[in-house]
Amino acid sequence: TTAKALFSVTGMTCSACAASVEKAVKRLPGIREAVVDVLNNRAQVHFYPSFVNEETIREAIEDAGFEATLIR
Ligand code: 9UX
Repeated sequence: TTAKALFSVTGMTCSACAASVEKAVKRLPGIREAVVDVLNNRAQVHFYPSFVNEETIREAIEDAGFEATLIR
């Protein structure tokens, strides 16, 4: 079963930023899909909760150099 998490991501100013956020998230185990919307500062992630959780995903985005907040 998959879960979804929506994050607000600030600091993304171009599509290359969005690509690096996407890449950082997809590098984690248990990620099914990651879609980053640079215009709206959002990242939507579909993941397998037995392998990864919202906080780990959030930290991966932060480690890539962006501020991330879980919206839902
Ligand atoms: Mo988005 Mo950057 O450009 O050096 S990847 S601002």
